[in-house]
Amino acid sequence: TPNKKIESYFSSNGIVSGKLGLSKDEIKDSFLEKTFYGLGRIPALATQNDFYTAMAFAIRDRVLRQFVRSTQQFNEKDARGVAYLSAEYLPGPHLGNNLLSLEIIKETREALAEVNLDLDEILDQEVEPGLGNGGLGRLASCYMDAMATLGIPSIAYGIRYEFGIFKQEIRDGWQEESTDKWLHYGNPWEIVRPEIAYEVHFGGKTESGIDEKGNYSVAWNADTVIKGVAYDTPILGYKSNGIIMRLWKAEAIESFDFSIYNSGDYYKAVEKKMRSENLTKVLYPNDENLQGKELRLKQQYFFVCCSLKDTIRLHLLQGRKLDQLHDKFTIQLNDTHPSIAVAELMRLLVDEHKMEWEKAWHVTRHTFAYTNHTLLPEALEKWSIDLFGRLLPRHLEIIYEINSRFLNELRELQYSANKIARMSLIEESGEPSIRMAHLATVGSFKVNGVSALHSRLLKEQVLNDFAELWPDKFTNVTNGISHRRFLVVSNPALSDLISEKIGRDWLTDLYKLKGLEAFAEDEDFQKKWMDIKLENKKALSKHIEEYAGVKIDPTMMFDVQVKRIHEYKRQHLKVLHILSLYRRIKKGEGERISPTAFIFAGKAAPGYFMAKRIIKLISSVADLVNKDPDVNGKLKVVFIPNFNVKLAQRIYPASDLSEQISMAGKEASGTGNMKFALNGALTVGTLDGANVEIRDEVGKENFFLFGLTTEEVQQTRQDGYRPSEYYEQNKELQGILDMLISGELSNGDTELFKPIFENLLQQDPYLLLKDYQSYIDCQEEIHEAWRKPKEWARMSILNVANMGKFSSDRSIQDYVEKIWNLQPIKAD
Ligand code: GPV
Repeated sequence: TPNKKIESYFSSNGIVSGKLGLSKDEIKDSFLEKTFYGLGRIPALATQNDFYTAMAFAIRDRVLRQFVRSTQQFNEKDARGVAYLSAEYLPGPHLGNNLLSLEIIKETREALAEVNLDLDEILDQEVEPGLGNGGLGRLASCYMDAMATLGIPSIAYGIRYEFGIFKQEIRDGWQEESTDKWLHYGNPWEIVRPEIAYEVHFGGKTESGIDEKGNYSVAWNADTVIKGVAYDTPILGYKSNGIIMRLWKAEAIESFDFSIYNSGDYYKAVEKKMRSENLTKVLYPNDENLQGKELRLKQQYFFVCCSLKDTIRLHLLQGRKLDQLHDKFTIQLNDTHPSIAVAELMRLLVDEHKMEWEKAWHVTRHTFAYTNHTLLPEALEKWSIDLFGRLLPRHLEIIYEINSRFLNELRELQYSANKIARMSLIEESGEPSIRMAHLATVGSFKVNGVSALHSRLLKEQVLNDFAELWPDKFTNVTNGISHRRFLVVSNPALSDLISEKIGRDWLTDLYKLKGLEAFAEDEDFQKKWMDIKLENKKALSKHIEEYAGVKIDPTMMFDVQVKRIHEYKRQHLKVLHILSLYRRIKKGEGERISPTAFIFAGKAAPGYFMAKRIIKLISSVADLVNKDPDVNGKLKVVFIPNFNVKLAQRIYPASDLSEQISMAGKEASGTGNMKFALNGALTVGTLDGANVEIRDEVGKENFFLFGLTTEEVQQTRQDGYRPSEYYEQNKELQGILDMLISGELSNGDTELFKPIFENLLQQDPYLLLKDYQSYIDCQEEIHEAWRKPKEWARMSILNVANMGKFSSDRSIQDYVEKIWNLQPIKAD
C-alpha cells in the first residue's frame, strides 16, 4: 500500500520539482557538507580525492533527483521502453559530464575557487570505470547519454566487473598489463540495491515429467546457484532525464555453507563464496576475438538471467500481463554477447511461467532486436555444444527445439540440404557448436548493422541467407557519438568559440553546426580556431612529456592513430609510412615533409602475439627516429600508454590528422573517426565503415581518401594475391621492409620483427603491401595541404560544420523510428 504522505513529496510541488541546476552558493554548501558529514573529514586531513568524492556526492543527489523524476513520469504514462543489454560499458569519468548536464560547470568552478580549490584538479581525480574493451563498450555509453537526453524510457543492463580492462604500461617498448583497481577508492556514483537480487543456476541435469496440473514440463536441477545483486549508476541526459545503468555483481547465495561450517571446516565453507564471486571479477580483454572460455559464457548467462528476470519484474509491477511483454519492451542485444537471452526468455516463459511454446516464441521474437558489430570471422561467437550443455543443459534443449522448428520451416520452403546446414543454429562440421549470431537473428524482430556499408555487407555476406528469407528484418543504424562528452566537456574552448558564432542550440541538435560553414573562409575566425587547436596541442604535449617521456613541439602536425591494436586496423601500415619518411630524410630527400608528430595509443589483447609485437615495433621506431640527429626534430614518434576515455578526451581536441586506415570491409563502423572530425581533425582513411558516410557529409575535397574498396579487396583475393610481388617491384617498400629484419630497429636483433616481416611477405591478410603506395601518395598530399594553413583551417571548420549526422542523438532517434517504435518522454 502506497504511503500517501511520502508520495505527496514526490508530487508536482514536492522535492523532485523545482529547477534543474544549482547556484554557486548551493554547490559550495552542499560540497562542504559532504566533505565533513558525508566523509567525516576535518579540513586539515582532507585529500584531493576526498574533495572529489565529496563533490561527486553533492552532484549525485541532483542526478538522482532527475532520475527519480523521469522514472515517475515513465511509470505514470505506462510508457513503452527499452532494456539495453550489453556485456560492456565505458562511461568515462562521470563528474564532468554530470556538471554539463546540470549546466553548472561555471558555478562549480566558482564555488570551488572560493575555497581555493581548482575544478580541473578535482576532475582529474576521478578513476573511470573501464568496463569495456573499446568501441563497442563506448558506443553503449554514448547511447545512454542520448537515451537520457531524448527521454527514452530505458534501462541499461550489464556486468559490474570488479577489475575492468587492464592498465597498460610500456616497459622497454613492450606492453605490460596490471589489474585495474577502479573501485579502490570507492565509487560515489553507484548505489547498491541488495533487495534487487536474483538467483542464477548452472550445471546439473534436466528432468521431464508431468506437473501437478497434468501438463508436460521440464525441471532443471542445477548443481550451482549464484546470486546477482544490482548496482545502479544514474546516467544523466543533458538538461533532462536520468536513466539507470544497472550492473550485476555475483555473490554467494549464502555467505557460508552451513553443513560444512558446522563440521568445522570454516575455510572450506568460505571457499564456495569466493568461487561464486569470481564470476564478475574481471572483464575478458579480448576485443573481437572469441576465446570460448567457460567463465565468459557463465558471465554472459549470469547477467542475461538477472536482466531478464528484472525486466519481467518491472513489467509485472506495472500490472501488465506477461504475454504483452513485447508490447511494452524491446530488449536490444548489443552484439551476440547477450544472445543467450533468446533461450533464457523462452525458459522463463515456458518453464517458469508456464506459457505454451508457440505463444512464448511469439513474445520472444517480437521482444528482441539484435545489433551486429562485426564481420570478422574470429569474432563471431560460437559455443561448443559440449561446454554449453554442461553449463546450461536446459538452454541446449531449448535451442535444439527452436532449431528443429526453424529447420522444418526451411524444409517447407524447399531449401537445399546445403543451405539448411548453412542456416542451422548448430554448426555440425568440426566440433559441434552453437552459432550465436544465428540464434540472435532467428530470435529477433530486427537485425541492424552499425554503418551503411557494414549493414550492406551483413546482408550480402555473413547473414545473406537470413536476409533473403526475411528482407524486412534487416536495417541499418549508423553509429553516433556523444558530442556533449567529446566536444562540449572535452574541448571547452572550441565549444565556446562555436557557440559565440551560432548560439548553443547545437548542444541538443548537432545539425546546427552547419551554421559554421558561413565562417569557414573568415580569416579572423580561422585564426581563433587554429589558436585553440594549438593550445590543446600544448596541453597534450605536456601529458606526453610526463607519461611517455618525449618532448614534442606543439606546432608540428599531430598525426594520430588511437584505437585497439589489431592487424585489421593496420597500425603497422602507419609504421611503414613513418619509416618511408625517415629513409627519405636520411637520403637528404626530406624537404617536402612537414614536421610531424606521430602519436599512437591503444591496448593489445594480452594474448595477441602480433598486436604486442606491433606495439614493440612502434616503440622501436620511436627510439630510432626521436634520437637521430639527422631527423633534427622533424619527425617525432610516441606511444602514449593506457588509452582510455579520459585520455581520449585529451587527444581528440589536440589532433590535426585522424588515421582511419583499416582494410576496407573490416571496420564495422568506427566511432573514433567521428570524435576526431568533430574536434576539427582531418581524416585520412579508406572507404570502410562509417568513413564512407563521414566523407559523404564533409565532402570528398575535405577528406583524404586512399586504398582499395571492399569490392577491390575481394577481387584481389580472387585473383590470388601475392604480396611478395609488391616487395619485389617497389624498391622503396622493399627497403623499408628489409629494415624490419636488419636489426637496425632492434639493437642488432634480426629475429624480433621477423614475424611481422614474414606475415607481410607471405600472407599479408590485410593487404598492407597492396595499399602501401596509395597511402604514401595520399600522405604526400596531406603534407602539402598542411603547408597552407588557411586551407587547412577552412577544411577543419568544414569538417566540424558537417558532423551533425554523427551525434548519438541522431542514432538513437533512428533506433526509435526503425526499431523501438516508442514515444520519448522528456522531463520538464
Ligand atoms: I563484435 N567492436 C568492438 O569494439 N568490440 C567488439 O567485440 C565488436 C565490435 C566495434 C567495431 O570494431 C567498431 O567498428 C564499431 O564502431 C564499434 O564496435 C561500435 O559499433
